Amino acid sequence: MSVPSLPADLAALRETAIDVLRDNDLGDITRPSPTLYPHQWLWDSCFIAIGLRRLDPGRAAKEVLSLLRGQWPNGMIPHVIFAETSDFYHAGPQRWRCDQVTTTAGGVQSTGVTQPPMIAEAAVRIAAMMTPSARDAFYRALFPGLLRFHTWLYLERDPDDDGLVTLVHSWESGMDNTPAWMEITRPAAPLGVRALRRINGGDALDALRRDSKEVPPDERLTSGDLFTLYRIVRELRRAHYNFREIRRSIVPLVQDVAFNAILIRANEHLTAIAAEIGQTIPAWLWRSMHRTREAIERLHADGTYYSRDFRTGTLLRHETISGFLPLYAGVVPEDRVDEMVKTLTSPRYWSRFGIASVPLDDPGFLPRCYWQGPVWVNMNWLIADGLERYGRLDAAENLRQNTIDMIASSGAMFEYYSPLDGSGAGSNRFSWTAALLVDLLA
Ligand code: 2M8
Repeated sequence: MSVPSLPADLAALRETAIDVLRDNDLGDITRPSPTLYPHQWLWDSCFIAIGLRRLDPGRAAKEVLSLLRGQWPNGMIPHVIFAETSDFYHAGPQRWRCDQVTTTAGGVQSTGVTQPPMIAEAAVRIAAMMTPSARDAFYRALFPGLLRFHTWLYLERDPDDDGLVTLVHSWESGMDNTPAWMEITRPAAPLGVRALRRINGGDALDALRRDSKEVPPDERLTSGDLFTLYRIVRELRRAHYNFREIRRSIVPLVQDVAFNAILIRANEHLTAIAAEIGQTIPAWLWRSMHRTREAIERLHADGTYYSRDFRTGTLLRHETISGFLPLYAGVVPEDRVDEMVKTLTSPRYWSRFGIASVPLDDPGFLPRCYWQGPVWVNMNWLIADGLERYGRLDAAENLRQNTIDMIASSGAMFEYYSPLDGSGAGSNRFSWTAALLVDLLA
């Protein structure tokens, strides 16, 4: 499907995006990038499907349905489903060894943690492009697995009926080195003592890492932080990926604000899907889902929202882009919205490229370092949606246009961009950038 009204330069950019998606297409799934991420990631596939629906709704539906192949018997949908094609990824199956504790619906290998529950959002967006009968079939194929996933999130990750779902690794938040997470992770799980004894200084540690062969190391996590994240995986493995056991370990536990905000929106969509195909949501789950809407209020302080340490109940008062996701969830009281939008559109976060993942005046801000400052296209997309939801139409439109312009001036589908000059970093053939561009141009 082409977009006839596009000027020639944007039509060419759209073709570049489609080419990236085609190149990263592995059949029913799309890898995020050919060089860095050769497998299927949960929320990447959702953002990718949101773009693919503009090209081929049937293929977009397959992208989402294929996530169910990784579903565990307990309902979890893992954050990575490993494709068989490659083993160069730095946190591959041997790090997780999940086949020792469980099976998956499709007999595929997976990680033992999840990722932001964007599936329901992708599903309703795809369904909006389908014929009534295709839509009905798609919803019926997806719903049982999706319901089991949301059920797992509450049963396993909200065991105290607190209303907020708890994460066990920063990879579950999707924002690997976001400062709020790294601050709680470093002291809780300092790099293994044995590893420190064995390794003489940072250079040796750098030499051991496999994630930064394709990108400059200073645009990724420090080696110390990366190996600390591996250490947490080891703890999770020892706890059999079971929250009751994980709770007794040293693993940092976080009620992540962005994840819970995305869950609130996903719950709404799940409820709508159920109603459309005449299915019901169990009453206890419906109550839990409703409780999340109220519980997120406990993450509010000083005009923004923070993640919270599950073990101590204290807010992790480090401002990041995650604090704006409650706009996307639609749970911000109207009398607070102006102040939030003012902060969001201030030069601390906002530039002509979009929203910085960490405010520019933060001492830890690094413009080209992964989730520690750069602009991410998926975040721009989510927050633009939130602004629109609150009727801030000019801001939403500006954000979308800035995103398109940023990608256009870089000339490639970069993984992330500097909020200072719009220069691209990470992979330059990154699928969700390509897909969301296609969506924004539609
Ligand atoms: C990044 O995360 C993976 C671990 O899941 C990694 O660093 O290797 C994050 O940007 C995450 O949000 C994303 O889903 C993933 C694949 O694009 O890469």
